Amino acid sequence: MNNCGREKTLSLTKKYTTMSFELPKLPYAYDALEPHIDARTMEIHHSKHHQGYTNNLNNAIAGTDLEGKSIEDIVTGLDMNNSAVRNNGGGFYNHSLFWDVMNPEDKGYLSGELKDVIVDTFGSVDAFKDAFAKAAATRFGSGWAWLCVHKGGKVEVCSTANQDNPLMPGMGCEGTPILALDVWEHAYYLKFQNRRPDYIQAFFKVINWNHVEKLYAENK
Ligand code: MN3
Repeated sequence: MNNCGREKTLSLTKKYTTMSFELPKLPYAYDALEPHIDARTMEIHHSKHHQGYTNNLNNAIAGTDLEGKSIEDIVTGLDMNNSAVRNNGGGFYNHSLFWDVMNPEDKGYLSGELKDVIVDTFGSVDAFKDAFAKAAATRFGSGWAWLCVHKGGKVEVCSTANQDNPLMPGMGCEGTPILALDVWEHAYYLKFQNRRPDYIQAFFKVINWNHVEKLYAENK
């Protein structure tokens, strides 16, 4: 696959402009998030699911005017009737962000300007976590929970179905995603079975707040 000199780092800056997309490398080992997120789930999720979205996205855009565009431009300008690009472009973008917002070295410590705006918006960090957990737990079937930042710095919690995300047109969920949680069963079923709320609490223990704060600063 021709990567046209694209950087291979995992980051949601405008780097995914290439003739074809490549599965981003995980910034940590499959077992790095143990015991909160298990290694087997991480391996299947990254090497099978995310690889599948990547391959299918490349197939869906091959020979179209979407080829060569960044993934952000593809999902932002999406024709929502184009289900192949909607599902696989969303799947590519969403998982790329998801891996980056988790990190075993970070102890879930929220600080700085983002902490201030979260406390202003939700009342407390715990109240934010409750709102995020509720969005994740009440998303029926498959989907994602998000923390988004609006231009001007306001933040919003919401959820979307399937592989949709807040950058897509008409989601009723605005802004740029800076925190993402996959609540498809493939993200948690091996370890947690039907206990999605336990998985959500495990996720809070591995959030890479340093990266989320960086995304906030870049997109506010
Ligand atoms: Mn997934």
